[in-house]
Amino acid sequence: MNRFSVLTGIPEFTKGLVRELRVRWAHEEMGLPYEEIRCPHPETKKAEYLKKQPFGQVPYFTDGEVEIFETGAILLHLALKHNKLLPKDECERAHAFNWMFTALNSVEPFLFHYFMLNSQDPNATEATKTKARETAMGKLRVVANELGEREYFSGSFTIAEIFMTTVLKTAQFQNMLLEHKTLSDYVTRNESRPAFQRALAEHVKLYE
Ligand SMILES: N[C@@H](CCC(=O)N[C@@H](CS)C(=O)NCC(=O)O)C(=O)O
Repeated sequence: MNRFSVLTGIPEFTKGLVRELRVRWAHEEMGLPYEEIRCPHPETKKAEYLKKQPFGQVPYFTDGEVEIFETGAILLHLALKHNKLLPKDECERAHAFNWMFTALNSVEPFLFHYFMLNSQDPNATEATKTKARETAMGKLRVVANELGEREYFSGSFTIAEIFMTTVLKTAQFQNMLLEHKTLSDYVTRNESRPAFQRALAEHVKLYE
C-alpha cells in the first residue's frame, strides 16, 4: 500500500493548499489505495522525520522499496508505474513534462516568494513586496496567455494539470487571478473533478 505523510496542527488558512493534496488527488485519479501518515507539525522537524524528508516537510512517500519526498517525483513515479495521467505519444508526453515543470519551476517559486514576503515576513518593505508581486503577476500573465481558451495546458488531463491547478490555487488564494478569468475557470473546472473532490474531503479531515 502506498503511504505518504500529511501535516496536522497547522493553521486553517492552509486548508486545500498543502502539497500532499497533489499526491491524494493523483491516487484518486488513478484509483490507487493509500494510507496517510499523520504528523503533528513540530514532529516534522525532529531527527526521526528528517530521515524521511530532510527538509522537514510533507509529503514523503513510500511505495514498497521506493521512498521519495518531492511531489514532482512522486507523481511522475505513479504516472510511469501505472501508465496513467501521461499521454502515450512521445511529443504530447514531453509537453506534459514541460507544463509540469513550468508549474513547479517557473511559477510556484515566485508565488511562494510573494506569499512569504507579504504575509510571513514582518520586516519586508512595501517596495520589496510590490516588486515580488509584479514578478509573480508577470508569470501568471504568461501562463494565461499560453492557456488561452484551451481546456488543458497539456492537451488532456495529465499530472501536469494537477501541478498547474494546485499552483494556481495558491495564486487564487492571494487574489492574483482576478484579472485572469480563464485561469480561475481552469482551477474551478479541475477542482470539480470527482477525484479532486474525494481527495479534498479526506484532506479537510485533518483540520477537524
Ligand atoms: N518541493 C516540495 C515542497 C514541500 C513543501 O513545501 N511542503 C510544505 C507543505 S505545502 C511543508 O511541509 N511546510 C511545512 C514546513 O516547511 O515546515 C514538494 O513539492 O514536495
